[in-house]
Amino acid sequence: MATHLIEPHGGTLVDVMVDDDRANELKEACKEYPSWDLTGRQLCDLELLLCGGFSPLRGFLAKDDYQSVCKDMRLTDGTLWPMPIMLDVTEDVAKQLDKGAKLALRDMEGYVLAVLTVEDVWQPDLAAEAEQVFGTTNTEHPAVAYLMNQTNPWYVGGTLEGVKRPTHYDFAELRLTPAQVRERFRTLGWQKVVAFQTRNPMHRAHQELTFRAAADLEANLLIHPVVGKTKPGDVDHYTRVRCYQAILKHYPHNTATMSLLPLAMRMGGPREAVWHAIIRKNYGCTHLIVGRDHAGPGKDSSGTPFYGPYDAQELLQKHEQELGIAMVPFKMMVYVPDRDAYMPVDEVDEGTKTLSISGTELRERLATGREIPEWFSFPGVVRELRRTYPPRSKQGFTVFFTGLSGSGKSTIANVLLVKLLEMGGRPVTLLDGDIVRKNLSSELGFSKEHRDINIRRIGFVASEITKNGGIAICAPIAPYDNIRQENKALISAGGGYILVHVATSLEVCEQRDTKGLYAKARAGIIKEFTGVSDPYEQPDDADLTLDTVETTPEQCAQQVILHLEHEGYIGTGDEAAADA
Ligand code: PPS
Repeated sequence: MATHLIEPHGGTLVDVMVDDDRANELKEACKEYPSWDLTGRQLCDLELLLCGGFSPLRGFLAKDDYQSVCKDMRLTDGTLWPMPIMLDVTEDVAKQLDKGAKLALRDMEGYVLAVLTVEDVWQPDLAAEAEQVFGTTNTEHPAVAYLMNQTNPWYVGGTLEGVKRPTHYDFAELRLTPAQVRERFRTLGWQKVVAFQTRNPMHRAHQELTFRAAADLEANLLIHPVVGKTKPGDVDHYTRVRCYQAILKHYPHNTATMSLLPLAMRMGGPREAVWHAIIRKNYGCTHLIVGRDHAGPGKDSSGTPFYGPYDAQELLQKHEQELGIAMVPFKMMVYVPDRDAYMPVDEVDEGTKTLSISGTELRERLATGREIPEWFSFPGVVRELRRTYPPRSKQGFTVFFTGLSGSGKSTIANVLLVKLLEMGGRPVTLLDGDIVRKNLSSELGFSKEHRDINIRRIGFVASEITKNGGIAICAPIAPYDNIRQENKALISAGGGYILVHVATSLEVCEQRDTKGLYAKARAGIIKEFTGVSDPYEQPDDADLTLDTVETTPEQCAQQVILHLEHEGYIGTGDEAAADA
């Protein structure tokens, strides 16, 4: 490890922020300049450009630098820089820009954050960029998916004049700039600081490894979690930060601190590790802990990992001297129950019993309210996770009925409604097809486009109810699979989603024809009628399929209740019993 080569407190920081007079002048001038509303990722990138976290960059990369970074990981002046930091814009905006033009960069509320003096405007080959930077064009890699599906077709490069840093109202006291972090280190007398990058909650194993890394180096520790954009599906940063605050109490006094990093991760593995190291050097750190598969996107659908487990460590090791920040390879820590201690996996004798809890098992324990042992995590961390991920018996959920008109959806939904109200404990809302069409979708007809809008609205309302701990019962026809899938993803992100197919056949529905609609549809009086002159795509992912010929509505509703109980959404009534 090249510790002796490390220059303490990070080298020169770029400062592109202008003074108040120039800021006022620019704000006035921006009324005339073309303007660009920054995307979420661009806001993160801009924030790090403005605070010096991306030093030595002074703006978004110009074309030559972009090509050189993609190809050789270096700026044209030879400086090591692994990640293209690009401003992608629409054709409309690109057409208004020439070399030397000014572009106002605005946040989502329209405030001017910076002005870009344009160097180059060009149309990149995004597939080639994906291949060069991420080593693949497979869109299962999140950064490649972003490039291919979300990136605008034109790039604008140039230098920035910073007017105002993006504002954050959450954890404001923890969002230190590189200069502020360096100042804190100076005040505390910290000369050697090892940074820990993370996008996940930290448990005992992480505390042990960071503590050991710092203790071995006789260094202090900066917990430096990413709170910009991480991997889809990650624990939200509010919960994570509360977990980090809880774990900080478990380090010796005055040896560890935390600051939040507004980085938009790319999950770029080896290149990302080098990028992380440069950023941490800018924040005044002398070391960075790099683990197995650092910033890796995982595996593709065939089970092949995008990067080798130690590619990131190898690439960073190759460049650590040039960068002036040392890598601390992260050793996997495992719990050895016989010793009641964590140990690096390579120090454990073969045959020794070790314990671990996988991410999947942790989620399952949270969902079912089962114990999370103290050897695995600290009570303060578990408390925070339980607040965000209550057991299923305390989560909201949606029961989504789908089926033909006249299949019996509404009748069963109404029985279910009163049964759930009788049980109590959660607010229940019924979003029946007719109710929704009257109150939310009165202007819509029955074309595919209109049905999709209707079902999306139901999905949105149901997802809000579910996220906030209530029960939504939906009972539209919902004939199209793609929108049902969309709703499933949206709703299950905040609680339970149970799809119930009321599988009454067309013949039976038509025989019943309670509203007389089938007769009108057959006569051509009603057009685009589901099952007659419009499609119904049978779900093949229903959690429950109901037969309304052999079973009464009450029995059907009871089947749903039993399914909910089986899945853990309806508890045993322990609390009520305890009170009795
Ligand atoms: S969809 O496809 O999910 O948006 O439909 P939905 O909102 O559930 O509305 C279905 C009810 O509207 C009546 N209706 C029709 N249904 C199907 N196709 C056509 N063309 C049509 N025109 C009117 C019908 O009464 C449906 O009510 P239910 O309760 O399903 O019988």
